[in-house]
Amino acid sequence: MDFETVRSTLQRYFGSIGMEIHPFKIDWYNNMVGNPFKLQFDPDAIGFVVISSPSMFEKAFVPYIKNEHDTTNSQVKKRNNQDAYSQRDPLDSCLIHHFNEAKRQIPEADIEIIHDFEILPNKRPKILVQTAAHVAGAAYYYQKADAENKHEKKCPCAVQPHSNGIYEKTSDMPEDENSTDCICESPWNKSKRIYGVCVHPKYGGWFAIRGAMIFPHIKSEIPKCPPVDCVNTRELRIQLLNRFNGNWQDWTYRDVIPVIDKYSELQKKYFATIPKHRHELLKKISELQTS
Ligand code: B12
Repeated sequence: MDFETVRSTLQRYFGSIGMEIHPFKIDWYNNMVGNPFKLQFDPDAIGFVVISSPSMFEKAFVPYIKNEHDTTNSQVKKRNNQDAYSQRDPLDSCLIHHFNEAKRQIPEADIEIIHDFEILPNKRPKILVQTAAHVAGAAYYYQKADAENKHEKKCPCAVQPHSNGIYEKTSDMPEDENSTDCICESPWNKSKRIYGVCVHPKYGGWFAIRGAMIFPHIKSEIPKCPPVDCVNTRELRIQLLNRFNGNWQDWTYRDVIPVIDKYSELQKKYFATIPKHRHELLKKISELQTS
């Protein structure tokens, strides 16, 4: 089984349901993460990060719910529908279904599927999908360090020592040596935990990273595609991380850059509803498709 056949098969399958695939080599990922997170595969083996674009909801999830609803109705007429949806998160079930279907398209290959929600016995995630998306070039992973220590020319911190160790100001620096205008320091307390966030060049924050498909026996030299650094000022990165960490419920971190598509009102409503209250909405979704 060669890389190109696998890539085009996965591309065709996932592309038809509003999803993207991006190849990476295991050692690209393992070189970034700490020991507890390393993937136990050959460093030259190939994986594909799988991303859902905004249209996945209408192209994959809505039809899946409709189908589930119909099957449940015909099989267990008297059972309360709530039972059918309470076993596992319906979106997770939908993605499990589609990853398995994609795997079925390539029966001759050995494939390991890892979902974003899978946890190891030591309680760590099986894969850090943000790092995987970054090394695969799918979406830039902005972390705390990306928004700090960038010394600006006009800031007192930009003063460089001479070889004799004496510091000297340049003419375009503020007069006051104790100026509080310094913008070089970290905007956050050193010990403050700031979660990082990936930004997609086309969808900004309106996407999710659903997992990876690993091909332990396919080893191929593939070109490394760097992610697009689309949030390219320090100010915007600080804004992005502040919004993702402090106000993620208001969706604004997702609009940090202009996007070509975003979640539909129905999709926003679905995600804004807490899981235990989604039952009515799921019912409406399945009926909406019927009419
Ligand atoms: C656990 C988890 C949470 C926890 C903790 C978050 C965290 N980041 O630790 C909680 C419950 C708080 C949480 C909340 C949310 N989460 Co969450 N969460 C996860 C989950 C399952 C694992 C993250 C994790 O444990 N990371 C462990 C830490 C140690 O990893 P790390 O900080 O990235 O550190 C590594 C890197 O720095 C790397 N590294 C080191 N140097 C370098 C250098 C470079 C260049 C690179 C690339 C990497 C790298 O090595 C480190 C590890 O050794 C992921 C899915 C997944 N499987 O990855 C989703 C995920 C991160 N969450 C996500 C989201 C959207 C959210 C929420 C908005 C809620 C939601 N689902 O809508 C909120 C927002 C955060 C908030 N304000 O609370 C998305 C983020 C999407 C994106 N665009 O980036 C993810 C990816 C899920 C997904 N399927 O898309 N989450």
